[in-house]
Amino acid sequence: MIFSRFFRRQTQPEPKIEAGLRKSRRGIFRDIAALFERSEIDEELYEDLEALLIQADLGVETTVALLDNLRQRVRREGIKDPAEAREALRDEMVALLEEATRNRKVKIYQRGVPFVTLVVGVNGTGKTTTIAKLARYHQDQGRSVMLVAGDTFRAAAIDQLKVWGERLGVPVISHTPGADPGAVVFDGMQAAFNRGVDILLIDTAGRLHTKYNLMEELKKVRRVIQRHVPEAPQEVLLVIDATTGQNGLVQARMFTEAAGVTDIAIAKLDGTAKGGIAFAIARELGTPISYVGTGEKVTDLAEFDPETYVDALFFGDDEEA
Ligand SMILES: Nc1nc2c(ncn2[C@@H]2O[C@H](COP(=O)(O)OP(=O)(O)OP(=O)(O)O)[C@@H](O)[C@H]2O)c(=O)[nH]1
Ligand SMILES: [Mg+2]
Repeated sequence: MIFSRFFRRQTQPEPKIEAGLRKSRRGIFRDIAALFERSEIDEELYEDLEALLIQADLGVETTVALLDNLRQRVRREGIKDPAEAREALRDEMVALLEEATRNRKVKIYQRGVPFVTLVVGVNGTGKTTTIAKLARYHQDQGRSVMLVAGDTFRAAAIDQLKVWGERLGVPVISHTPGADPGAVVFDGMQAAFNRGVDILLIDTAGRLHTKYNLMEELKKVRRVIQRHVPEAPQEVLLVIDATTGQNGLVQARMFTEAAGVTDIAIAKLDGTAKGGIAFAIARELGTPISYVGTGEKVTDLAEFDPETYVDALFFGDDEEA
């Protein structure tokens, strides 16, 4: 490919992110890179770029903002070479993601003092799987983990978490189906503090009879946690399904308000060619993206890094030498 002569990746390859973004890289983002093989930067290039970015799920607002920044930069720096414009686009994409990660709080893990993560999101986005992945992630860093089956709405949800607990060798606090989630969470908090685990991961329901009930339940669960420890939960992680595109954003806003979301995990990135959703999330929600799910295996979780992400959209294991 001609563009590989001009463009160099600026980060170290991150295998999981690269694999997770393979569909995006081989699809729309390859077309985006190919636009810059043209001989000049003209209006047509911007128009084609706009269409592709929207197609990649950046959303209209984010696409327009990104293109405005690119145009300004091209003008300001007197860029004539499309290859240079492509580098400028890369930098603007990184800047956009960095803007949202800037307000990411540094996570302080103390040995024996539970760091509480409440995991929320619409049904089927990947909450329970993300909890298993996070448990594994923390175990790999030498931290002890406990899980709480706060989704008492579905019997299968409790079983699913127990299966993960057995597989990972971590205790799971659960009640019977239909029990009050606040009561399970209460027990979970107590057990975590009594046993001095490092990490407490709380699963929640994604579906209840109404959205109102769901939001009220999450607020209640938060209150139960805070009654134990006012500064907990240290992390309220919203799991968004990358394959649902712009719909995910609408849901995300609802959760952000009701549950006090602090971090976002984008699950199922491997299942979509529309890796642009991260930009829409970053710009339109302003909530830091902390993790990405890149497959169904328990190890398919990566920390989110703006530069690595953007580079993996354009360069990867399928790049020509
Ligand atoms: N390919 C892929 N599949 C994923 C990923 N994360 C989760 N899944 C799959 O998505 C499906 C739903 O995942 P769950 O973790 O059960 O989702 P949930 O949000 O807990 O669902 P509810 O409890 O019903 O609300 C499962 O089949 C998972 O294997 C991912 O990163 N990549
Ligand atoms: Mg679940």
